[in-house]
Amino acid sequence: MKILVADYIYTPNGFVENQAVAFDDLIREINTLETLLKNHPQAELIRTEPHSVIYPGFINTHVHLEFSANKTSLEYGSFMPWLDSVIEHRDDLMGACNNAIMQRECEEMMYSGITTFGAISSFGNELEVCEKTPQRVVFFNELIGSNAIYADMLYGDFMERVKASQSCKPSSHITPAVAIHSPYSVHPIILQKAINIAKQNKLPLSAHFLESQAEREWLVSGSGELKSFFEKYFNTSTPVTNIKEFMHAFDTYPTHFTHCVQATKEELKHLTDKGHSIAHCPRSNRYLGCGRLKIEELDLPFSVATDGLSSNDSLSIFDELRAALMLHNDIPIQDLATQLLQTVTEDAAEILHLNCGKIEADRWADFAVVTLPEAPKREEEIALWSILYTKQVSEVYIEGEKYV
Ligand code: MCF
Ligand code: FE
Repeated sequence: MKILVADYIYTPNGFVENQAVAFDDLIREINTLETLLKNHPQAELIRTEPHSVIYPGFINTHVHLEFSANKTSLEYGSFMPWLDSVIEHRDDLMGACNNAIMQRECEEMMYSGITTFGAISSFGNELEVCEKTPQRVVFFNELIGSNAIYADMLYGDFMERVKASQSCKPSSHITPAVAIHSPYSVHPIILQKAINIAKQNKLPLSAHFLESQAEREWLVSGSGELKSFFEKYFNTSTPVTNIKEFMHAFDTYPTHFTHCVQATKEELKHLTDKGHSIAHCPRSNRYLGCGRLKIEELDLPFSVATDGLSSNDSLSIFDELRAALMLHNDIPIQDLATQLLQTVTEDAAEILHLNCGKIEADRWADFAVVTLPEAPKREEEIALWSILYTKQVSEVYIEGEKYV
C-alpha cells in the first residue's frame, strides 16, 4: 500500500484540500493523512512537492503513433493539400517510423501525464510498442478501403490485426478496438461487417467523421476537391456512401466520432440521441484548416485528444489543452479550463469504458501529479493554472506503480 499526499486532489467534487490517497493497484481510500496512516500503518508515504495537485491519469482518446516520424513532410493549412501529401509521403513516413521513435512519443505522452491512450492503427506496426509501454492502450484497428474489388482483402487484413490485438497478454494493458477510417474511405459492406465485429465482441468503436468541408461536399453532392482526388488516385468519381447512411450504420452501438467539425446541428442531435461521443482535436483541426468544433453547443460527451503527429506538433495533452483554451476564445476561460480537464479524465474514461479518470475508491490507481509554481491564490483558478503552467507533470503512477 502507498499513500500519496498533496496540497490538492482533483475529485469529482472539485479540488479538495488536506486529503491524501491510499492505493495499491486500485485506489483504496481518500481521507486525511492522519486517518490513512492510522488505517494503513504499513503503507509507504509519498509526499509530493509543495503546491502539487493529484489528478487522475489523463486519457488521450485519439492518436496515430504510426505517423510519429512526420515533422515537415505533410502539408498543413488545409485539408486537401494535407491529404495529397499523406498519399505522397505515407510510405516514407511509415518506413521512417521505427519502434524507438514511437516509444519516445509514448514517453512524451507519459511526461504530460497521459496514462491511457487510444491508438488508431492502420497497419498494426505499433502493437509491439503499445504492448511494452506502461500506459494502458485502447488499440483501435483501423479499417480503410472504398473500392469493392479490394474490400474483402482489406477486411481480411483488418481481421488479422483485430485478432493479434485480442491475443495480447493481460499484463500489456491492451484493449482491442475497432476504428473505421471515415465515410469517404470505407465501403458500406465492410463497414457493416466491422461494426458487427465490434458489437459482437463489445469492442470500443471509433470513426473519423465530418472533418473537412471537402468531405462534406463529397458526401452531400459528390463534388468538390475530393472528386478530383478520387479520380486521380482511385479512378472513381462517386462517393460510396452518404452522411445519413454512414451515420445510421452506428445507430445501435455508441461510437467515438473524431472531429465532427462540419456536422450540422441536426447531425449532432442524432449523434447525441444515439449515445455517441466526440473526440475533439483542436490543433489538428486548426492545422488542417478544418474549422472550429462548437463545443459550447454540444450536448454529448466529448474528449480532447491530440490526433497524431500527422496533424500536430506534439502529443502532450497539456499543449493540446492550452490550444483549446486559445481556439475557443469566446468561452469564459475559468469555466473552459475546468471543463477541459473533465474531458481528459472522467469523460474520456466513460467514453472508453475504463475504470479510471476519477479519484475515488475502487478505481485503477492511475495518477498524474501537477506541481504549480506557487500556491494558488484562489481555488477556482487551479484548473486554469494547471493547464497554463504544466509543461511536464512531476509524477506519474499507473496501476499503483511510479513511472515518472
Ligand atoms: O485524424 C487525422 C486527419 N483525418 C484523417 N486521418 C488521419 C489523421 N491522421 C492520420 N490519419 C490517417 C488515417 O488513419 O491517414 C491515413 C489513415 O490511415 C490515410 S487517410 C486517406
Ligand atoms: Fe485522426
